[in-house]
Amino acid sequence: MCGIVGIVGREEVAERLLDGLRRLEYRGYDSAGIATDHGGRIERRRASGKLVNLARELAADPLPGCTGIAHTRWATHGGPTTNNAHPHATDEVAVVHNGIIENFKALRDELIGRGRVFTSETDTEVVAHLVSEKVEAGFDPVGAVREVLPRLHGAFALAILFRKHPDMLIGARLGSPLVVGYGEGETYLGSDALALGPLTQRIAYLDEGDWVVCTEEGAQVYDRDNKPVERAVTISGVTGELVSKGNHRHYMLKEIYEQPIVVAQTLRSYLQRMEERVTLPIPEFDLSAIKRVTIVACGTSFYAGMVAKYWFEQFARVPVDLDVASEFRYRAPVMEPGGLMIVISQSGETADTLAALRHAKAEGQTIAAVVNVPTSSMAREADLLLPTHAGPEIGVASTKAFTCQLAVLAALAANLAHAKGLFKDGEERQIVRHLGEAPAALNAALAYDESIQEMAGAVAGARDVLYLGRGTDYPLALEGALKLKEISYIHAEGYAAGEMKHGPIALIDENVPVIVIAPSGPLFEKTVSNMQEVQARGGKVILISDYDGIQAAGEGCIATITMPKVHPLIAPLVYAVPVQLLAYHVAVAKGTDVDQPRNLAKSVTVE
Ligand code: HGA
Repeated sequence: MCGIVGIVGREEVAERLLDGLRRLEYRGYDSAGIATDHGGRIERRRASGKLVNLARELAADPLPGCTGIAHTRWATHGGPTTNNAHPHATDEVAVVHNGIIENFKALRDELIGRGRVFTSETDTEVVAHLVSEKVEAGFDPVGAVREVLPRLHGAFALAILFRKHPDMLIGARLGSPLVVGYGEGETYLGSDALALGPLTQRIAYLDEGDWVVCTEEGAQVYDRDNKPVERAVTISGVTGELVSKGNHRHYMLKEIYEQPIVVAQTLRSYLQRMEERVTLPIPEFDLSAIKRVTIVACGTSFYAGMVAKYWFEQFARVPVDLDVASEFRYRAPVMEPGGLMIVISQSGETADTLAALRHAKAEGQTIAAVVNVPTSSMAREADLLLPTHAGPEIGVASTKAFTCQLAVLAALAANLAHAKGLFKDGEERQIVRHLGEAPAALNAALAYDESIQEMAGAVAGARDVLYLGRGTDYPLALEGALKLKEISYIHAEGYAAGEMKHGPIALIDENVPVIVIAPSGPLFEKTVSNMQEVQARGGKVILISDYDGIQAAGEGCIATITMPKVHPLIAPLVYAVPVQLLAYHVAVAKGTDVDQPRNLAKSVTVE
């Protein structure tokens, strides 16, 4: 999840590189750095912590040069210090890297054995030394990189700057994304098209194993066998504007409030309101033969997948396997022919999920990707692209991407049921109607923001918090706990309500708030029984339900949150709002960094 930008051109680059990093800070904010080639020397500015620290450093000590590379880091190897900040450099070369060099230890020992001196604890520094050694031995940059790339195991996107060649940058990718941008008399490298938004819209995506030599005039791409290749240039459509917070204090709050609009926007591509049909953006894609569905994702996207498992089984009657992406391919999963794998990822770059996608593709599965970035690796590698239209999500804790993913997954489940001829009279029409009601219901849920803010104090002082739910509210309980952990640093766990009595109930005492998600409906009474088991042991319950549910079971709770009454199909979307707002207000009450919580990054591009 580190971010990379590079510019080779004729005008000063430092400010523009910094601007590129601002667009990539979602990938990590442990440290940042820039190197340029200037006056026959490689010069660097680096700073630990957020980008503002590097900006301050550059203001105090500007960095001249018309060719440069830049990096924002999410540390994997070595702490978030200035010494470990990229670019890593020798006298001859500077390198920025996204990924993990898995054989770095052996390479480092070998290099130390030859007298090379390391100044960081990172895996990346071996790349700088390996390339430098070749350059010092007389190889030109192209020859040096060609020699070194086969020695690197693991995943990398690299941008390399050469002291003696200020007119050139070399990039390479294996496992981590890298794009080439084409300008007028300038060429760029970037982790994604977003980073290059203000510089160019003309983008070529490198394939796995590609490496590229960039000069002012353009770029020459080579494939993994070192054969010159052409990679198509596409127009990214990314504008140069940075997304603003509007009138909101944090991006996260802005994004919570955007949900009615972006869910409506997303549903527009999937619901044919006139025909009362659910369709997919690729209408000719035939799902009728799908026998089994495998859903793979990480974090919040995984919980969206967990909700979808209930829907696929309920509507389309197909068996569904659900896996955390980082576990999937390491347990020799059995994938039968005719299976559909659904990968879910906001960025479409999540390394664990991407690896699972590739594994399943090699096993002959049809791949559907539910992603928010239509130019992402997953979008490009899937057979069926199912975009969410959430718009850029900047807050590290996912909110609007989650509810948009749910909207798409509900549509896909309904479409699969239709393709299999499983809908009885009027059923599809009902689904279209209920999904169509979601934006207004989300709006109604947002109206309770102030009352949720008022009760945040009851949670902010807690050391541990439990979330309980049944059915599709169980994944929401997990999501609520994840949100709280991520941004308030309070330990929280989500449980299936009925599972409490099998162990976790031992944790209950008067210091552990228990948040129960229980819309009135078929599972309400069972959930309320579990809630009463908690109350009987002195547990302090916050009940999230609708008016009827609160009337029936609100007594004895320390607080209640009233949601609009909605159909069970859209309850997971609507009930996402109070769990998001509760986590948000608790984090604000605790004074944490809501949009950039510690140790996290938005897009996780390492395994
Ligand atoms: N391994 C390198 C780069 C980390 C990275 O790509 N994170 O997403 C480091 O630790 O600096």
